[in-house]
Amino acid sequence: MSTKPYDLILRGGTVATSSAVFPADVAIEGETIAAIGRDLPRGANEIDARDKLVLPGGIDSHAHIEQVSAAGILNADTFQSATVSAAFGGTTTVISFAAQHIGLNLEEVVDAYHVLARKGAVIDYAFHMIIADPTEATLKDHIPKLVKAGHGTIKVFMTYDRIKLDDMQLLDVLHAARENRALVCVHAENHAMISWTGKRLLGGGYRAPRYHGISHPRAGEAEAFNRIIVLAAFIDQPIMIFHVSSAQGAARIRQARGEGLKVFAETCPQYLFLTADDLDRPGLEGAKWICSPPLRQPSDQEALWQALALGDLQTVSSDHAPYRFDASGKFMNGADPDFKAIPNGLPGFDAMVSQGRLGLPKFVALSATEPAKIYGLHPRKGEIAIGADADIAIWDPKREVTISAALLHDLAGYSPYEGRTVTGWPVTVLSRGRVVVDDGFLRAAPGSGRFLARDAGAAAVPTGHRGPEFDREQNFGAQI
Ligand code: DUC
Ligand code: ZN
Ligand code: ZN
Repeated sequence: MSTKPYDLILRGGTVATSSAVFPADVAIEGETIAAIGRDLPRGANEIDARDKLVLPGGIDSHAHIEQVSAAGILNADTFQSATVSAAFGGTTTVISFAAQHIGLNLEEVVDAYHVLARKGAVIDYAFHMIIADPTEATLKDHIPKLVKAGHGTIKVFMTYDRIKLDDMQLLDVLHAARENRALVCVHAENHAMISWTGKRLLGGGYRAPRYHGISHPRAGEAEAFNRIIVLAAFIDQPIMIFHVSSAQGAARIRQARGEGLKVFAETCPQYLFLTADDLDRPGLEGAKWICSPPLRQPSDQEALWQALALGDLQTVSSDHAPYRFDASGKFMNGADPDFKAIPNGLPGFDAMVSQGRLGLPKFVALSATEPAKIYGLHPRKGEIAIGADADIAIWDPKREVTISAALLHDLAGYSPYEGRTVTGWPVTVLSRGRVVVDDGFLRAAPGSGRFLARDAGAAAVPTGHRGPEFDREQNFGAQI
């Protein structure tokens, strides 16, 4: 038996995984978890985890970082500030976006985001590739190469003038994803309903932020969910529907999953904890709460909690999309913008805290294990298991924290949750065995995070049942 002590022991804590909660010490050797057990021998270093919870580090599978947005401006955060903020919230992996815009070469786009992340990230990261220009080169050359290089997920938009795809283009991307075994993530809202309703509202003089929500009808979410589900089923391409905001949207996903379709879905803290009333504030204050899809009603919140409990929605991500409350962000179009001229997005990392509502294993599942599985990072990430990366957040379950912008370490300058008190807070955070956050202090250097090459994993495997029109026995021998 080796006498060499383990590099680090997390001593005496309560470990929680997506399936169990149990008292145990966790031993770390180098970058990975080496042992889990009671009364492990002394390590070279020890962290006292008594009265603490030892959880897998969070995986924020949807965050916009240093990204040129649909409105054509940069998010407020850099890779450094965003990942520092994430780490302080117990998140040890982030999947952000490499955003193609029309006319851009996807490979060059991905390279450019690599450069930014390599310089700044303090935790590990991967990218979803946003496809806004599905040219022949994008579909036939760049997507195959980039999926092979470890970018197993694609995001497409069904709305926003500058980046939306029409149904033909959506089919092209779904088809290319199937050919290359990638998962397609979707921003699904009906563009015409948003544009038409917005025009009518502005024509009637309704300019205030509160009308933003009205201009994104809930029926537009349901219609777009239905359309992308039908298109994806036709091609037999698994999809992930991002940021589900409404009861109707959750119901459509439940139906699709009941039919045996590979439809995955996420929601975000803003749809669980905020409502349309947050937009209804004097003057332009409500602009801080403008995001898309918009905040909805308490009845939607209830439906989303139920959909999480039932497994219809598998992940909760931040959708961190920060714009400062000044001319660089929310007021990029002047000091008195109508709701259409205000960039969509909320700073969101801060809300990734346990509310206790679904229980600890479910919190771990939604914030770490399930995103790891769906996005091809499991079991290396999202798990406390021997051989997994030692990405661990040690939480003080009793610590009460009142949320303020200053606490959050991002560059947004405000928090939509300002003033709320939460119980439970990560005090020590480890990324691949190194302490990155230690009771309020950052211990990691910019650029110490690593790119995680991944394939899309089991989630992206087609069911094998395409529309019958593809079947050469039934389509007079055509190769579609
Ligand atoms: N979609 C997102 O995923 N995030 C912010 C804004 C948006 O439209
Ligand atoms: Zn989106
Ligand atoms: Zn987003």
